[in-house]
Order: sequence, then structure tokens, then C-alpha cells
Amino acid sequence: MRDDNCIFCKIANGEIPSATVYEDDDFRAILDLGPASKGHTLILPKNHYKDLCEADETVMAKILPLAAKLGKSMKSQLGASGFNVVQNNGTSAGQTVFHLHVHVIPRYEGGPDMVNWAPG
Ligand code: DGP
Repeated sequence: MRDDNCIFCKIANGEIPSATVYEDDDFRAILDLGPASKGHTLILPKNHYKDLCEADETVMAKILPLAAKLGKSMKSQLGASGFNVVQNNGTSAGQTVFHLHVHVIPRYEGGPDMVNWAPG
């Protein structure tokens, strides 16, 4: 289940190099090109789904535990004090890349104010 015109399909499957922080059979997690904070990570399924509505239940069941795992590692390894998990569906919701992805955004005491951050 690949879309040859999708850049996140190419990144997730290793055809385009990326700053990968995690990989398994189903997902690649990469650093976001325009980070909202240090360590801002995107979880990309290796299969193509336009958004959450298209994703199969196995992917949905695995993606949130992975977000938690990455968030925990942001706290232990980067010194984050918290993290946001954000997932945009549709242009009106701020989705700009139409391959399902979950943002995991570390937050730091005294760091950037969430009010000034918009998805995308
Ligand atoms: P969204 O607005 O939820 O569709 O988020 C898309 C995010 O993907 C946005 O934060 C910028 C990031 N992004 C777009 N293109 C690339 C890319 O080629 N590489 C990486 N690492 N991030 C990208």
C-alpha cells in the first residue's frame, strides 16, 4: 500500500534520507523539517493512508503506544518536561502532507508557548 507520488511514503520506506529517530516494521519516526520545539518528531506509517479515517485498526492500535514511547524518551533523553501528541486530518484542520502522521512535540519548562504554535 504505497503511493508513488507521496513524499512521506518515500521517507517512511527509506527511499529519501531523513533524520530517523525510530524505525520498526510498520513505522518510521523522523525529525520534523519545521520543528515547533527541539526534538519535534513525526511518526509515519510505512503504508500509505491519507489520514486517520483511512488507516486500518492495526496501525491505529500501534501508533498511540509508539507516540507514548517516543514522548517518554523525549523526557529521559532530551530533558523535556512534557509533550504534545497532535494529528491533523484535512486542510481545514491544518494537514499539509496527505500521508497519515502523528506529531510528537516535546515541551520544555520556559520553552516556546503553545499559544504561538499552529499545526502545519
Ligand atoms: P501537517 O501540517 O500535520 O500535515 O504536518 C506536516 C509536517 O511535516 C510539518 O510540520 C512539516 C513537516 N514536513 C513536511 N515535509 C517534510 C519533509 O520532507 N521532511 C520532514 N522531515 N518533515 C516534513
